[in-house]
Amino acid sequence: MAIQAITQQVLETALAAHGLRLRGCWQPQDGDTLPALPDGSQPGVVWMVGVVGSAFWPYFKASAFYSDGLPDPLDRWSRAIGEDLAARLGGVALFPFDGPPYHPFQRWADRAEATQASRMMLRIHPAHGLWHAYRFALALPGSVASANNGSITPVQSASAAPCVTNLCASCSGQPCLQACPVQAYTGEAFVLQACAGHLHSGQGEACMQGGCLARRACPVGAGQRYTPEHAAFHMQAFASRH
Ligand code: B12
Ligand code: SF4
Ligand code: SF4
Repeated sequence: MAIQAITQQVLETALAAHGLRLRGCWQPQDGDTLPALPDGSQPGVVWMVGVVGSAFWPYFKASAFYSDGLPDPLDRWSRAIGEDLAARLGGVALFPFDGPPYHPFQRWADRAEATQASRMMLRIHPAHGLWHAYRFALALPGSVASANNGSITPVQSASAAPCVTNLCASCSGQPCLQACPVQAYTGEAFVLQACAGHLHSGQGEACMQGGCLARRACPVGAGQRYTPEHAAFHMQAFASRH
């Protein structure tokens, strides 16, 4: 069996133990800013790892990170899992929250699977809608060439990404743009001050307890909407920083 297929199996098994999901892979090219691997060579493949819906939530909640009272429990949980896997596979783990400057996770995501820009700025996926995010990426030795042996269909560049319908252009009424009580989403931008002001005003209970109303208004991937407890965790983290 090809080395890449073995890596994919190892990764899928290891990630499933944490409720995490392999989100495709892509091949580094000139212009990608990536660190060298521990043996000094350049990475041959980058795997994206993330969450879909709230599947990971019970695993994270059961971990020591969730209840240790220290800051940024989800980021620390992600770092522990990502760095352990990278060490086992001779690679380097890269995190979306390390920065600025930040790694371009959304652009990387588009090279790995069928995500696209949405009117919400977040990447939207045909099956998961807006209900997905990235926890880390693994830069590893090897190549994407033989990765087609598995269920993942990697692509080598954004231009080669699978052709899918423009989900937002074909969305009737674009309800996400109507749902925010303070119009924080304009369709071209996210007005952070408007959102944060609302959340801190005492009027933002619906967002704080159940998650962003604009995000919840999106009909795509509705079955993957975050549970209220999971959504409230993110809202609390977001509001505490802004
Ligand atoms: C800084 C940051 C923010 C800032 C500012 C965002 C900004 N637009 O500048 C603030 C605090 C506002 C923010 C808020 C949120 N964020 Co944020 N954020 C980031 C972070 C850490 C860095 C972004 C960055 O500067 N990247 C560097 C650039 C070079 O990378 P990039 O891939 O090219 O990304 C840019 C472009 O894709 C561009 N972009 C996105 N869509 C479009 C569409 C068009 C047409 C164009 C031209 C450009 C464009 O915007 C991106 C940021 O500038 C990323 C993680 C990461 N490392 O990317 C998360 C990230 C983008 N955020 C994420 C999330 C989920 C949120 C929140 C929903 C938080 C929450 N409570 O859960 C909110 C929602 C606000 C919103 N609509 O964006 C997710 C998005 C997942 C997804 N499905 O796409 C990310 C990827 C983190 C993750 N762990 O998965 N975020
Ligand atoms: S509600 Fe419609 S326009 Fe808004 S993000 Fe979802 S699909 Fe796109
Ligand atoms: S969390 Fe609430 S205030 Fe902020 S953008 Fe979403 S709907 Fe608007």
